[in-house]
Amino acid sequence: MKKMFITRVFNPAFAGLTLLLGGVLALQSAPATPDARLKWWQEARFGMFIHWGPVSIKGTEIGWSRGAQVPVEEYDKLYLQFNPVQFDANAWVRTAREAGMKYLVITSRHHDGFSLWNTRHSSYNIMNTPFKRDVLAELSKACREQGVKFCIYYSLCDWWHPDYPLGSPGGRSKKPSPNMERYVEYMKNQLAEIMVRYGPLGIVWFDGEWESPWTAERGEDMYRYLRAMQPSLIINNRVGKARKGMEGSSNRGLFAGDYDTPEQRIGRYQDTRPWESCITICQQWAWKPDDKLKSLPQCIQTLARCAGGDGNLLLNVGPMPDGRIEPRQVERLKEIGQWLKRNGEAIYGTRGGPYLPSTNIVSTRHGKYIYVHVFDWQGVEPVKLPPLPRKVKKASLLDGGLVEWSQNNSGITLQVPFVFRDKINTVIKLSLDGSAMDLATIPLAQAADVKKEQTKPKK
Ligand code: H79
Repeated sequence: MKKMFITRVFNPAFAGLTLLLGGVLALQSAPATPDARLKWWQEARFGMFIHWGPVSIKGTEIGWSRGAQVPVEEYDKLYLQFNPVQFDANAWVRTAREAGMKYLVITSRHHDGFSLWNTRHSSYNIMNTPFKRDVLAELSKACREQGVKFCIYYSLCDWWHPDYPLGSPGGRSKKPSPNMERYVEYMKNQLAEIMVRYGPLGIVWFDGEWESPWTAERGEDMYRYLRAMQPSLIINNRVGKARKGMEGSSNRGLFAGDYDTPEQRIGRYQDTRPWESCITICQQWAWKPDDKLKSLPQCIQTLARCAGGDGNLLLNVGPMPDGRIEPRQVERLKEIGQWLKRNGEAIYGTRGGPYLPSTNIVSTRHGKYIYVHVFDWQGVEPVKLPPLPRKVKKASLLDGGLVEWSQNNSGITLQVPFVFRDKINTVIKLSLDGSAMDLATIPLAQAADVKKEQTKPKK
């Protein structure tokens, strides 16, 4: 597994303190009760991100390649050739559903300013391509019909729009006569149009908030504006200015929307405020020919790591210029769905913990159950877990398979016969004599520590 997937740093001092205080503070340190409005989304755990637009013709990155790999004049004319005749909204949504994804977030408008729907507020939109079909209309309908929550990505920066002050990343080029107030009105009009026509939406997923024209005040105003229109709406932290880099967490005290958004990395364990990692199934957000595809173990372990850290995974695909999602990506998504059919109980509707994610093992919990996810048995066999202030009544595999287990004062030992193991992630279900939900987090030794322990000279 690539290093970028492992972001949690083990801090022994903190771990010791957690152990010490664990018993005393068990109730206070239990996962925070989610806001009722966010419940469906937190329980869903897994969604599909879609980055798409005329740029897929070039196979370069959406937004960022404008004025870089593709000259601005050429980039802004690509829509005149955009004709994804094989686009089938039902097929996309079926792919998401079969992957076990419960919601779908599409780039209604990325930093390049192109609108994927029939907007009356800009002519730079899908109806003025040879395709002339409203992608958001078709997708939102397919989502409604198939029971997948329809959500949109919407960029707060627009390097194309004459009213937005900056013309390229970081403002290397500027617009001659910008008008930020008018631009904000434009965004509000576009968003209202989407919400009225294609709503109710699950999420509005903002981005591009780090650029200087956007302010915390504008963010709070936008948040209130959208929630007033649709009270049940969920809005990510990028509506405001509180995000800390690509880690995606929010600075305490600053206005931060509803949830945190680590990008291209797995969020660290955080059960006090919801989060969702957005990660590409290949390398690029938009489609790129022969882009390197993540392996099935990488995908499944990434999802389990997110759930184990009490977060969601928004896995991105970039459909091709002909309108199809690449067959090999569809195949990978199907494989994820097959794993989830057998193991979904350990992902959907769970919270992270109580064991903190480690190199090889993460845990999720629901009611009186803890799900121990073991990725790789090498060096951790049999699995030894620290003491738990609950009695284990039973340990089993999700299909009822055999688990050899024991519990005593020094902890829990788990062993699964080789033939019953899942090469990617073996899930062991512990049935407890009481709730797993009010347990404080418990650190696990990292594989590196285990190795050190094993190689220590025996006295
Ligand atoms: O839409 C996809 C990307 O095009 C977009 N977000 C995902 C979902 C994206 N945003 N940023 N990046 C990609 C990489 C850019 C990072 C930086 Fe910054 C922008 C470095 C400096 C400014 C934001 C602010 C991250 C660190 C500080």
